[in-house]
Parts: sequence; C-alpha cells; structure tokens
Amino acid sequence: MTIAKQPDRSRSRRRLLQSAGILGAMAATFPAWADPFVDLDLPGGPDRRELTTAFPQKGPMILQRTRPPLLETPREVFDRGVFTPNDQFFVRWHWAVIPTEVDVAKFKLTVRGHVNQVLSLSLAELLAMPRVELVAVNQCSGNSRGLFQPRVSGGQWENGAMGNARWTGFRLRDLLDRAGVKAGAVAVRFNGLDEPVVDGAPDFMKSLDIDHARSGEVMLAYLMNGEQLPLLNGFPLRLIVPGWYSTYWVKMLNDIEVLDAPDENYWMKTAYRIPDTPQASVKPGETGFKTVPINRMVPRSFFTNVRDATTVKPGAAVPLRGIAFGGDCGVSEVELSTNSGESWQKTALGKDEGSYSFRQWSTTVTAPRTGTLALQLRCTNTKGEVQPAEPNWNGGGFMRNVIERVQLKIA
Ligand SMILES: Nc1nc2c(c(=O)[nH]1)N[C@H]1C(S)=C(S)[C@@H](COP(=O)(O)O)O[C@H]1N2
Ligand SMILES: [Mo]
Repeated sequence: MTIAKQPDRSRSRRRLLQSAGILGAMAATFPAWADPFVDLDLPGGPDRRELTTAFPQKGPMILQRTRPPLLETPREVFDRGVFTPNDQFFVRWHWAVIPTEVDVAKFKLTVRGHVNQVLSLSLAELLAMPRVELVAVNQCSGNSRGLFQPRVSGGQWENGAMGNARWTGFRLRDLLDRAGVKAGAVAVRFNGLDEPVVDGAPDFMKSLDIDHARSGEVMLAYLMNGEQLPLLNGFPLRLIVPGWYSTYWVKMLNDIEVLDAPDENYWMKTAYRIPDTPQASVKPGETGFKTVPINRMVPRSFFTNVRDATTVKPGAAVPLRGIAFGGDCGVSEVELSTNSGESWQKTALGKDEGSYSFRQWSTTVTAPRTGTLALQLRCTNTKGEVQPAEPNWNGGGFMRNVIERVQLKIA
C-alpha cells in the first residue's frame, strides 16, 4: 500500500500510534507460550532483557530502553532470511519527543539553504519523483557495543541493532538538482520531525559532504520491504545512505539544508566520532588521537543457527548458516575455521541481493567425538577487507568488528 493512493480523508490522517503508544505504560501482553525474557551473550552481563510486544507496529522485540525507544531484533529473526521484517526491525531514537502520528496530507519536505530555489514538497509530489529501489543494511554505529571489553557506556546491544530491507523511494541527487545547488555548497544537512526533550539540547541532525549527497546512491525512502515505513523506523520518509552507519539515515526526514560551510552541529562535531586509526581502534585509556565523523561500514559475519550454548551429537554432521555483509561493498567470501584460524574453508553463499545487502552463507561440519566444536567465521568483502582476529576497541563502542567465534558443546 502506498501513501499517495489514499485520497479519502478518513485515511489521510493516520493514527499510527495508539494512546498506549510509545509514551504509555509497558503492558505485559505476552502470549502464554512466549518467553518474556531474552538472554544476550554479553561479557559479564547484565544480559537479561524483557521481550516486548508493547510498541506499535512491532512484534516481539528485545527491550533495551523505553524512552526514547531502543528495541533490538531477536537473533532468530536473522536466521529466517536476509530481509528483516518491518515489525521486527530494530529501533533507535536519541530524543523522546517523537510525533505519535504524521498527517500525510499536510506533511512537507523542505529543501533550503545554498540552493537556487527553496522547495516545499508534499508526499504526492515526492512520490512522483523518478523511483529507485535498493536493498541495504541499516546498522547502528553502536551495534554489538555490549560485547566490548572493557565495557563502554551507551546502548548495550548484542548484534541485533542492524537490519536489512528493500528500500523504495527517490534519489537525493534528483531532489537536489530540482532545487539547484549553488556553487560553493560543501555539505547537506538532514533533520527529522523528532525534537529534544529539554530546551537548548541539540536537535538530532546529520550531514553528508556535497559529493556524497550527490553521488546518486543516497536516497529518500517511503517504502520499506514494499510497505510504508513503521512510524518508529521513520514514517513517512527517511534517508538511506548505503554502506554507511545508520546514524546518517535520518528518520521522519522533513528538512534538508544545503550548507556553504562545514556542519559544526553537535551530532557531527562532537558525537559519533571515531578514532582516525585502523579499525577505529585505540587502547583503553589512550588519548591524543585525532577523530573523524563515523562513516563507512566494514565487513561482518554472524552465525544465526548456533550459539555458544548449542549442543550437538558426537560425530554428527552439523549444518551451519548465517548472514554476512561487506560493509560499503559486496561480500566476496565467508569462510569458516575449525582449527582456531590455522586454515579456512569457503562456505556457500546465497542469492546476491546487491552490494549493500545481507548475504546468507551455509556449510556443514562434522562434530568431533568428544570435547567441543570451536568455530571461527570471517567475511572478506569485494575490496579485499577481512574481519580482524582481534576485536577493535574505542570509548564510543562504535564499529565493533572481529572474527566471530562460537563453541558448541558435544553431548
Ligand atoms: N530523526 C532521527 N533519525 C535518526 C535517529 C534519531 O534519533 N532521529 N537516530 C539514528 C540512529 S543513531 C540510528 S541507529 C537509526 C536507527 O534506525 P531504525 O530505528 O530505523 O532502526 O536511525 C537514525 N536516524
Ligand atoms: Mo545508531
């Protein structure tokens, strides 16, 4: 169902969140058969989390925080396929003042600043822009932060602050061309409908360099997996920055400003900065390094059908599978090691949905008769970058990356 094809008034004002919505009490509405808690595998804990179904348009989600909502995708969702369903796609907001409904008849996207012509476009006008579609992974900069050692503050995610979807919308370049970017433009800043809770706190805004903004790949999406975006994922419109961490993927996007000077706003200058070092890695306690705004993603891979607690039979053939992505390019190979990284064997890769998508991998190994089955997994992307053997570390808990390891029990 598309937004534009709803001219009748009763549907034009969509009540997307009910009164008990984001700000309401968390009702315990679990079906009797459901386990209302999830155990994350975080070093040293605490790793018990409530599984909640209390958020609008969302199925069972791991509750990381209520206000603003931080909801993590349960790990079994990633085992079902490379597309993350909208109702279990992770949610992350910085400020709790999020509109609980958006009037699609009144919604306007503004393009202003260093342009020839200021634009104020309705959703109907935006839907008439040349349409593009792309599959891309949306991954929080702090995905897997809870696995950092030593631990760092911030949302204590396991690996579920990521998701993959087919995004439908239009090119940012086409929109900027329509406004006419003036010579001397250096950056484009994006702002959404959400607001800070207290006066004077910095409104959430992110920018891209003008060349990146005009690359033709950055898009504005009004459909996610063929449906309207859930409100908590940015209805009615969000930015898609393929291959870059999702801090740039501004939700409920309603304001675009072309800048003729670098963006000095808090969310670019102070927050979301990483050490300008290989893998954004420093030693705990280290100071004096240069920082840069977080940017492109790096390759990662995950087991989805086994974890440390999994038990297999002695000598059994053990089917293994999971997902991987290349970061800001495609997956070249996903390899498994059963001998602590001495040798690696290629796994079979599933259907290629595009360079920015999750890719499924699978293989089978034979369990030993006794002891444990220790497995390592690594992804190499099409640029030749491979996951490192040692985990990176930085104080922000950003860009977690390391060869994945699980140890299965034999019994
Ligand atoms: N308007 C707005 N957009 C935003 C944010 C926000 O706080 N406000 N958070 C960003 C961050 S840090 C992340 S991880 C993603 C999360 O996207 P999702 O909630 O759709 O999974 O939204 C990004 N876009
Ligand atoms: Mo994020």
